[in-house]
Amino acid sequence: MKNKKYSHKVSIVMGSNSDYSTMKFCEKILKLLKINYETNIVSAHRTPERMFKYAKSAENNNISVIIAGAGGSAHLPGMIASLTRIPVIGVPIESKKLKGLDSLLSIAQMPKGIPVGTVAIGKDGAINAALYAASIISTFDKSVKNNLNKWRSKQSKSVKKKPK
Ligand code: RP5
Repeated sequence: MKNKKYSHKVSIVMGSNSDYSTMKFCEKILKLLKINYETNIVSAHRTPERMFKYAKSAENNNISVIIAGAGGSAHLPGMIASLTRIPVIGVPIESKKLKGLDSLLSIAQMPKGIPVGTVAIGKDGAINAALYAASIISTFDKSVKNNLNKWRSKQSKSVKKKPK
């Protein structure tokens, strides 16, 4: 998605292609809010050099927020956060054996010094990660602020007053 007016973007990364069925929900929200993004596979343990290069060049690549999805022993968000000052939001991917509790704790339990914003496990987390990125960007981009306000107002309107 290209928004010519602004050069900043959100970078979505994930440890494996198998994470994409969850992380694609980040793309869906960013598209709706007209926020530029890129999507890549970067594995902390399978492609450590790719991860290092990616994180070290993120600032020069006009990346404002990084959303990193990982499952199991999910060290990708924390490792990237240790290599850049760009805010990193971690999405815990639902794992087969522990249903994502492993991913959630690995991402949320960062020791002090290197923060990673952590969202819920799976699809809800991916959606919230994109909305959280939009909130960060809306602090300096009025057009994104406007789009986010509209999205929220639509959401509020969609909640019926009475059950049926
Ligand atoms: C992690 O291992 C990935 O983030 C993924 O969630 C998990 C499983 O990866 P695959 O075996 O599906 O490639 O690195």
